[in-house]
Amino acid sequence: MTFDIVTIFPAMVEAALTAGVVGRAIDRQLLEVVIHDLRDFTTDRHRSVDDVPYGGGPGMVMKPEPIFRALDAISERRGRPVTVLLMSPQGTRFTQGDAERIGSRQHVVLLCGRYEGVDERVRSRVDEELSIGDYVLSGGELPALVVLDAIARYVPGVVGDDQSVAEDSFSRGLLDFPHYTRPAVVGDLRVPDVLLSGNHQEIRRWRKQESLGRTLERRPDLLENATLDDEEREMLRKLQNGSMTELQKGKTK
Ligand code: 4GX
Repeated sequence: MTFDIVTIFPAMVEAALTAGVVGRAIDRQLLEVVIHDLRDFTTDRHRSVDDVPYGGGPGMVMKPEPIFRALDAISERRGRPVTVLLMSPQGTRFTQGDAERIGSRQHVVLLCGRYEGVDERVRSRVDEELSIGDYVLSGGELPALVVLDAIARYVPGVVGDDQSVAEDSFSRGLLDFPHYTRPAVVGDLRVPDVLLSGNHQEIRRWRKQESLGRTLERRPDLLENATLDDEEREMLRKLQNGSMTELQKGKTK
């Protein structure tokens, strides 16, 4: 899979791509990432990428032509179709489902805006506008890195164990269960006995129970779309009953 990232801060993006799972995948040529400095697609002496907004007002807007030239150069090099993603707080919220879907594309372009955003006409070349969350950042570079990381994990071979991607709690729509490693006792903090028992059936059930309990407690909104097996549905029913008053129980039963 190839990613082309268009940015006015190539060094910021470059640095983040050398470490960890993504860095290794690039070394192993499972991913190709090319970073394009938007200023290389300007034609004026000052290499301007922004200008004042028509109609007046504060802030600057990214000019359309350098972006169009960058996208043309990328399309030329990749051969169509390339999927163009614009990072923006006006986008739809990026989800694990989006990561999986986009992970099957051959060529993805990540367009990083700065200032007040891009000239509206740039959107004629954009396939999807994505937001990583409801907060204001100073540019699309960090969102692009977030989106790239989440997508890259669906490229075969990038994550050592395909099983762990499929079973990843978020892919299943639940929060993760608690993890422990050695030693079994730290001060007065003990690893739960069940994990030391060697009873794999019990361990599996305990983890399900913990995942469901945490999700119910912290992110009940996730339960609407979670895919639960029969055992999990029964566990959830009991957990929900346990957290209900006697009056509420009578009404649900
Ligand atoms: N999730 N920002 C982008 C400039 C901008 C605005 C509109 C294109 C269109 C953000 C987020 C985010 C701040 C990055 C504004 N570029 N992006 N930037 N949250 O806050 O994605």
